[in-house]
Amino acid sequence: MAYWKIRTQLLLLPISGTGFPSLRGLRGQNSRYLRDVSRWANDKDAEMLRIGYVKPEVVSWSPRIIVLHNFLSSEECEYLKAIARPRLQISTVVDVKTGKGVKSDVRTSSGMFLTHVERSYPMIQAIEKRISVFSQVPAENGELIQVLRYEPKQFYKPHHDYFSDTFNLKRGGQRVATMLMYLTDDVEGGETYFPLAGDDSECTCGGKIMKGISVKPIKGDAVLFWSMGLDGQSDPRSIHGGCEVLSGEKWSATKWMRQKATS
Ligand SMILES: O=C(O)CCC(=O)C(=O)O
Repeated sequence: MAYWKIRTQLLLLPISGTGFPSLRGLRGQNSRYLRDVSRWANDKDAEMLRIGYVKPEVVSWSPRIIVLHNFLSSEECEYLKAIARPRLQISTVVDVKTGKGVKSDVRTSSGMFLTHVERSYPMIQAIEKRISVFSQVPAENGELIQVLRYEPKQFYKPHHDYFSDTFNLKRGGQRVATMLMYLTDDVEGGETYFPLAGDDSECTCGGKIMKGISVKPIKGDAVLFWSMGLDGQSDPRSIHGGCEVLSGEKWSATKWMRQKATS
């Protein structure tokens, strides 16, 4: 279904029973959203980029980590989950010898990749365009979006997103940056954890206090981090992981970006 059709349907549904607040009750974020939708009415680019709504917060310069608050709308989060849910499979990691995906106790989530056809859907195209503009990496350098679901006790141990095998470098070169978008709220634990960021700072990770910086998985927020430093080399400090989920389900969508076009 086209992006605008979904939006129109959501906005035109009767107020009662939809979870969408009545106009009288609108405050803060929701009233701002409606104001922005009308402000964007004649500016498709501003709507696609969610101008005035996305709020960048620099978390660390080395490694480079920026949280983009309100990066996705709630509908976009639900749409990604709806596409992914029927096709989730146990997640794999890249085998350094063959470059193929293999099961491992390094990560215990379930996941799936969007297809090339799904990439052409208007709502996915809008997300992809927003990712490319905020990251300043062309959309064609991006891999297909991966959607992940972590249930309680599931995690992804700290790792680098850049490749240490040569097999994966053939298509698109090295991974330079990652946009990790959070699709659900009400998760306890499940932070994205950067153990080598933030000098002496401390953070929470799956209920434990750890050295480093962690980002809480808040629905609609995204974290953009760079696997390549300003010196053009892979940055070992970009090591990161997904902390154990303590309660609730954590859903996320990942876009890995390469040095060159991936197809
Ligand atoms: O789930 C997270 O917070 C981290 C995910 C991750 O490290 C990855 O997809 O590369």
